[in-house]
This record gives sequence, structure tokens and C-alpha cells, in this order.
Amino acid sequence: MTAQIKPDFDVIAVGAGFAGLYLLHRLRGLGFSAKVLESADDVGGTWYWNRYPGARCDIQSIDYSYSFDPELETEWQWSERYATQPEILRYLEHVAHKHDLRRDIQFSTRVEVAKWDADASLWHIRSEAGEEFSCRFYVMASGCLSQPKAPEIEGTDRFHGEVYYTSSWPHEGVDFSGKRVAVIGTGSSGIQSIPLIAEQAQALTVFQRTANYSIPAHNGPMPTEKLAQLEGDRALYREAARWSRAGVPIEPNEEGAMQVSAEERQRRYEAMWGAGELLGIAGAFSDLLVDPVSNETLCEFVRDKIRATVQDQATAELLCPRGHFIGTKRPCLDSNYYQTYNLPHVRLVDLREHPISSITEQGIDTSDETFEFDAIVYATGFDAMTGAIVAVDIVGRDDLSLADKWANGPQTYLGLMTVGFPNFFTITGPGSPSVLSNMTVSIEQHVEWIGDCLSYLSSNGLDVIEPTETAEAGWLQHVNDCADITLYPRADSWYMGANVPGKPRVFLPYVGGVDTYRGACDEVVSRDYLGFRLQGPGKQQCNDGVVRRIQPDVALVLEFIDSLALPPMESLSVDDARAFSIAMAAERPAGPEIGEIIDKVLPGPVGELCYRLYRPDTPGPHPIVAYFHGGGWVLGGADSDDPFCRDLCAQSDSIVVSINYRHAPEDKFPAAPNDGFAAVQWIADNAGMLGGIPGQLAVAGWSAGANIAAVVSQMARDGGGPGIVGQLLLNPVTDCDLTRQSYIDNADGFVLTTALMQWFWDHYADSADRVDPRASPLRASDLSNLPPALVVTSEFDPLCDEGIAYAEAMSNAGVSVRHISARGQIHTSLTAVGVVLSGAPVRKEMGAALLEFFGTAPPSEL
Ligand code: NA7
Repeated sequence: MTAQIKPDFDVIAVGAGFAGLYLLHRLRGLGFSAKVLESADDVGGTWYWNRYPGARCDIQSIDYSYSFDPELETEWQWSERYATQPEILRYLEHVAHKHDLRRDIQFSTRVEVAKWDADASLWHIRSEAGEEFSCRFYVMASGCLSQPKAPEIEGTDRFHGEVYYTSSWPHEGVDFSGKRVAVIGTGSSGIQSIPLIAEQAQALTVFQRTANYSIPAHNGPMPTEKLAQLEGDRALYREAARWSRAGVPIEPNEEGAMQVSAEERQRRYEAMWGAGELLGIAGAFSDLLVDPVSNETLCEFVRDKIRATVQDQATAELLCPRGHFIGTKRPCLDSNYYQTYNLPHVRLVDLREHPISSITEQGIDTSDETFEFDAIVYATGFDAMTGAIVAVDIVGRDDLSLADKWANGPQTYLGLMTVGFPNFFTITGPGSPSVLSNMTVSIEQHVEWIGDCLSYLSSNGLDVIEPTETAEAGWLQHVNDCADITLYPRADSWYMGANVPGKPRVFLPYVGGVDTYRGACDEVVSRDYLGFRLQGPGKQQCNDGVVRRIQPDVALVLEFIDSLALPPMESLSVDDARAFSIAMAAERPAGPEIGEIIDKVLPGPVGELCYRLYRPDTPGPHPIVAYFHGGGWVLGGADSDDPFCRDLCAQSDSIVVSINYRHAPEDKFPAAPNDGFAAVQWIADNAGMLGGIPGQLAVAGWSAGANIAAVVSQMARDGGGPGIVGQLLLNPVTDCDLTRQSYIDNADGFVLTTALMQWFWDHYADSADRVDPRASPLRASDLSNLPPALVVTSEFDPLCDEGIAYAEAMSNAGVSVRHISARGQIHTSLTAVGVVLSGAPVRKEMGAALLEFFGTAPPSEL
């Protein structure tokens, strides 16, 4: 690498909107030479182009503004809660003027090509006009919603009347007085502009393909409490925004919608409706974007509001959104949107029922009607998040084009950089919170991260940075893991690329939250730019790795547990540990409804044993699963594993019998496996009485319970019965050796610790007994002829390696074994039904495995 050739600029950025302006200012302050290239003839970005009537921000203006300049914060006063486009544009012009930014911005310059020169370690940039520039670092600050998408309607060029696009509105404005106007599109742009166009037009016809959820903005003067909050301690307010979920400091709600009464839900939704804040929609309850049932309660609330506002009930029903969950397509804030449909000259056409067949010379033909118009307004949206980036022919290492690399969806590390394109940054790029956050907060974070990064490079004699494949793949996985536990991927939204024909359907932004995201970016830096390869003349450094490997919902659980600052369980007495685990269990969601749950007793080897039977809601008889709960042979009972047993029962359409075997230290080894064996024998003998199918018996267990299930399977084999058709071993204890690598790697921080496992063993079995195969089933001299097994291990579990070892040993002995390695899960997360949603696919597989043991088909509703 010869980084000797001096480029024209240290940095060239594309775009002079919120991102480009601050980037320029920041880089100057850090001593870099920078140039911004902008296709418009002045600053403003999205606020330069989107001048349609009614265009406003829909995050409150005091939040939707820069925080980097304290003086600017006090000298600029917003006139309304939600400023209009002209006011926001004036603000950006003011910032450009105040910081003398225009002298480094070249306007009316559209970048056409950007090509990485590996020999010189710089980028060559060429404009549409053929002008050439070179720079060390190239930044797309081009905005997430700046590349309009074509309307994709037949005949758009035939119309003889006036044609307007909300995304590039005439600067002089438009007078619709006395005109017959059509608006196509009911996203934010349509919903904001329709009421104002209706005020002027002689007749307005709105063509709606998908009804959208919108709540009233209740715009007006700046709210005094919010202003007081900001002015009370500006720095604190801004810092809280930086570490909030969505870039606005709002207290998160911890309660699920179905956890409160219908009246309380209604009260909160009314409050949300009255508050007029976009972020308040999903914030009313914690689970609105993950739970379909909860979400539907809010959908119906909004539909009722629409029905109450729009007088013509047929029109109201057409305006009621259906087929997508609220929040999963970008919801809107409006001023008098629904009321507009009460005006006699405004008409709604439902394109689902009456699709447009063509735009004509005079207007629009639908499948069954001919319309004549003087003007057509297209509010049809954007090729979001990637469109503007790949609109430039960006060519990286080895002639790789970014459009080709992203053909199946964008791949980035942190939404900031992409492999194969050294020294190329995107601001609010795909894979970052961007459009799911207050953009100004996310823009500032990216600008500052990039600025710090360039300073780090220059002060360390480095001049090239590029992410590694490992880091990028890991981040993409994390972005998808976050999205997959939400309802977002189910909607045909521009978040999913679904609005542009042919665009790959992948979730584009990062839904894990601004706070979590900032934490990840900071961590990357603090770990020597984890996942980046950095180079300079004669040197290079790379700390390769993945920044977020834990499933996002598991991470939240760990954070919550951390916040409780609990003493380690192994420091408690047995009684206190039991009391604590009972208290924790009481806080969980109950698990799915099933047919029937009964508590009874069965005869054990030395007295009665309690059991809890879970019966499916389907006609019997059913196969039976004998289940052993977790808890290190010391803790737990039917209650501790109740939600998981319900889930197993529902997933496998089987009776689950959860057996309360005797616990240590009162009853040490071999009490537990002896109880287990006796219980399984009794269940086999009494299958018919229990409502089960004789001979259809599997064993299952979690943790120490999986140890018992494994041991009972060996005992049954050696004792000539009972017949067991399969074993489901979830995070099993299989051996007393606590020196395996997973005990070292996951010793602490993932709930079950190595020290706690030691504590369990110490209570359960004397040293000499621990090597007994009935305590350590991995040590059995013969593992052949055991029932088929599904062994599930969790990636961040001290027990992971011994589970794998047992699966391998059984398989080597000829047993039919399937092993699932649950990525990003911990010892306790897969049983956390209703809490750890990322565990649901594994729970489903466990149910399916049981069905396979029984040779039955899955129940139809699963
Ligand atoms: P959006 O939110 O993408 O809305 C575009 C609208 O146009 C939406 O209702 C679309 O219906 C509709 N559309 C798009 N193509 C067609 C065709 N061919 N026929 C009929 N209707 C069509 O864009 P906006 O400009 O309103 O808002 C973009 C963002 O800017 C917004 O989210 C804020 O962040 C600011 P569809 O839903 O696809 O059926």
C-alpha cells in the first residue's frame, strides 16, 4: 500500500442535509479537509426537495434539531411543536451560514461514480458533469428517503395536465384553486398534503392502495413542559436522548398490553391519541411491536377513532388500515387528515377494489371508472435506505460494485461501513437505527463516530479502514435477530424494501434501539476497533470478532438481572435460594393456554411423588412425555418449569407429566434418578388411565432434569423397560467434570455460572458418587441402544460442551441423535416462554422432535 499520493481532500461527502452539514463542520474542527458535493443548488437535503404543502417533521422540533452547538440551541426558537418544511429549511440555512459551511459545498453537482484506488489508497470521484476529485475517505450522507421511486403506473407520461411529485415540489408553490386534483399515495407525504390540497382544490380524489395508521399531531405552540424540561438542563436532556430507545428521551413502558384491563388499555391509548407523538404509539405498552394480540388492540383503537371521525361509514371502513400491524409500516402524524374526508368535494378511491388501469391524457382510468383531472400529485414514496447510495456507481476493491454486492440486500458493519469498500462510510446506513429513530440524534452519532475514527487513524499513522467479513456477517445476523422477534418483517413496508418491485425483501434498519446501538459502536472502539482491519504505511492492526453474539432479548434479560444487583445464588442458603427462585418464577408470563392442568401424586420408591399433568386441547388419547424440571437437583418444581411444560404440551400435542422428584441436599444422589425411574415406570404402566397411548412414552428434561431423563433412559435400557421412544435433553448435565472449555468461556455473566454448578454438585452428590453413570451419564461404559435423542445446547452455557459430548458419544454408539446448538442463547433462556421470543423457533423444534419420536404429524394449528 502506498498512501503517499496526496488526495484533493481528506474527505468527500455526498449530500448537504442534516448529515452532510454537521459532518463538514465536525471534520473541519478536527483538522481534516473536506468537501461536500450536493446535487441541489442549496443546502437542506430532504427539506430542500420535499416542499409539498403540509410538509413537517413528525418528531417534535426541539428533538429534531442539532445538539452539537449549544449556542445554536439557545439562539434558535422553533415556532411550533412540529415545524413546517420552510422553517426547518431556514434552520439548516442558518446553520450553514453560522458555520460558514457553504464555502466547502459544491452545489448542483451530482456524483455519478466513486472508485477505490487500492494502489494509492484513495477514492476517485466523478460528477455527472465529468468533474473529478480524489479523497482519502468517501462518505454517503445522502439520506434514507431521498431517492424517489418511480410511481410504476401505466401511462404516467400521457397526462396533459399538471404533474407534481411530493418529493420534488416546485419552489414557487402550486395553486390548486378551482382545479380538479388527484393524489396518489397515502403515506406520510400524502397524509400531510391531502388536507391542504383539499382546502384549495375544487375537487380532490385520493387514490389509496394501502390505508395507513395516522394519529393527530395536535400541532401548536411549543409545549411549555417540554421546553422547561429541555431548558432545565439541556446537556442532561440531550444525553438522555442519545441513550434512549429511539433518540427522544421517553420513559420506556415495561408493561404488556394484555397485562392490564381493557379499561386501562383504553385510558392509555386515549392518552397516546391526545399526546400526538409518533413515538408514543409503540410506547404505550412494551409489547406492541412484538405481540400480534397486543398490537391488534391498538389497531382497533385507531380504527374506532377513524370510524368516529369520518361521517360516511363506507369511507371510514376504507380508511381503516388492515393487513398490517400498527407501527410495522411507518405510521403518520396528521393535521385533519381523516376530517378531510367529510368535505363534500373530497372522494376516496380504494385501489384494491378499483385498481388503476392507466393514466390517460385527461386523467386516470380505474378498472371501472374514468376520472378527469387538471392536476395529478404523486406521493408514491422512495427507494428507501439503499436507493440513494447505489444510485452512485460505487466501485470498491477488486472492481466490486456496491450495487452488485448489495443485490440480495445490503450488508454492512454497524450500518457504517461495508466489506470490500475501504474508507467508505454511510451515515444512517442500512443496519443502523436510522429511520426507526430521531434522525438528528442518529446522524450526530454517526458523524461523531466517523470523526473520532478518522482522528484515531491519523494519530496512529493509519489511513485505511475496512470491516472484516466476520464482523459484517455477525452484525447482519444481529440486525436480523433483532428484527425477527418483532412484527416488522411481516409487513410489506419500505423498511423491508417491499415498496420497490424487485428489491430484495430484507429488513433494512436496526430495530435494537439507539441506546443499544450506541453501546455497540462504543464497544467496538473500546475493543481496538473490533471487527475492523486498519492499515497504514508499514503497519496493520485487526482485532477480529463479532460485537453482539447474544440474542437481543436474552441481552435484555441479562441487563435486567444485572440491574437487580443480586448476590450470587451460590452465596445463599438452600432455603433462600429456593425462596428466591420461587419469587422469580412468580413474575413470568404464564405460558400458553392448554386443555387441562392437574396436580396429583404417584407412588415413588419411598413415598408419594407429586406430579403435574398437562393435557392438550385436542381429542385424546395422546402420547406422554415424562418431564423432569431443572434446578440443579436442589431447586425447582412443577411451578418453576410450568410455562415451558405448557409450551411443550402445546407444541408436541402430547400429555406432559412433570415429576417432582426428591431434591438434594435433603435427599442426595441417587434419590433423584431412582424417583425418576419409578415415575416413568408408573406412567408407562398407567398410560391409559392418564389419557395416554400405551407405548408412546418419551422422556424430557432441562438441565439437571435432562440429566435425570438421560439417566432414566439408561436405567430403562439396562432394566428391560419401560419402553421409551425418545429423549429430549435440553441443556443437560452429563458429567461432573467442570473443567471443560465452556465452563471457562461462560464461567460468569450468563445466569448459570460455573460456581453455581459447583454448588449444585456439592449439594447433590459426594465426590465418589459423581462419577457414577447415574450421576454422570456420559461416563456410562455403553451408550448404545438408547432411545433416539434430541440434545439442545445453548451457546453461552457452561454446560454447552458436556451436552455436545453426550450427543456425540451417543451418536458414536449408534444412537439416532440430533443436536441443536442454540445460537446466542444461555442456559435459562430457552425455557423462558413468553419472555425470550428468540427461543421460540428452538421450542418449536423440540415439539417437532417429540412428534417425530411418536411418529405423529404436527397438530394442524402449529
Ligand atoms: P411512503 O410512506 O412510501 O408512501 C407512499 C404511498 O404511495 C403509499 O401509500 C403507497 O401505497 C403509495 N403508492 C406507491 N406506489 C403506488 C402505486 N403504484 N399505486 C398506488 N399507490 C402507490 O412515502 P411518503 O413519501 O409518503 O413517506 C416517506 C417517508 O418520508 C415517511 O415515512 C417519513 O419518514 C417521511 P402502499 O403502501 O405501497 O400500498
